[in-house]
Amino acid sequence: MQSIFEAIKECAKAIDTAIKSEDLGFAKSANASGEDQLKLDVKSDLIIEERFKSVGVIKDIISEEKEGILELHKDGIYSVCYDPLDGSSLVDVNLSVGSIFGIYKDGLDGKSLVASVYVVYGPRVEMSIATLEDARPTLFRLMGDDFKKIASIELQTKGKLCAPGGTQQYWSHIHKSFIDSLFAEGYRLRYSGGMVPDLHQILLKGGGLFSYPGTDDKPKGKLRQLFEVLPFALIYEKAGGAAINDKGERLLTLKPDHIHDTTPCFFGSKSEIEALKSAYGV
Ligand code: P6P
Repeated sequence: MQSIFEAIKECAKAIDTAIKSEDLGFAKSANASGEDQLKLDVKSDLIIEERFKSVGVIKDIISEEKEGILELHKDGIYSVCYDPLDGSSLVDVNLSVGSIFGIYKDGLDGKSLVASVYVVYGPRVEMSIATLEDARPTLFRLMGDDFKKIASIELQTKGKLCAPGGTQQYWSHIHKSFIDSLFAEGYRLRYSGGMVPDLHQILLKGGGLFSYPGTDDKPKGKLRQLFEVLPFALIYEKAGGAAINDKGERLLTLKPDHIHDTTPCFFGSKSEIEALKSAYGV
């Protein structure tokens, strides 16, 4: 898998350059989820696709920006599912965005996920990698032309940050009263609308809860299982936290029916996830 990690590092540098120098306009196209694509979305997707073509262990790729599965090497071992530039609409207000990669072997579901990588493009470019073998995720930072290893990532049992996603007027009463209870307890609101920096902040600031529930307008949630939710579920579990859906099931037990399926999702320190399960009665 090291060849995949090295390829992602090169893509991260190229995407960071594109963010800082390319046109931010719309691409006059939509992705498989019906979302308008920015030129940066398409550019980032192409950067990754082109670089992955020279990584022989990658059998096929699935992208948020592509309709179907694209085979790269018939003798490859891994399927790589990725969101090339998550939260890209935040670039034009100069907020942090990210890339997310799930590396799967012999299947496209939670139990087949063997490694996760995410990249945050902010004041600094940082990357975290988790594998099934690693005890903890590892944080890297781009310094000059190289990613330097900075730390292992570990969540505290209970944190103080709350990142509540979704349109609040469409939250269930259970969800609203639970989120209100966290703020009544003194949790700090930390939500930018970018999944990658929002989850990264909770990981690095000791813990808390990121939630994107099912809502009246999006009963199955908004975040995509294969290339957004499951990769972060592995990262959060490896960091000593937990990651569940609205039924209290571990997200890593999910098996999507379609490659663009979404799910309600909750990521956090163990204490907050247990409190959420209690509030949801699951
Ligand atoms: P909302 C960005 O578009 C994204 O896919 C995630 O990065 C983010 O967590 C979520 O959508 C934000 O959605 O409905 O809270 O604005």
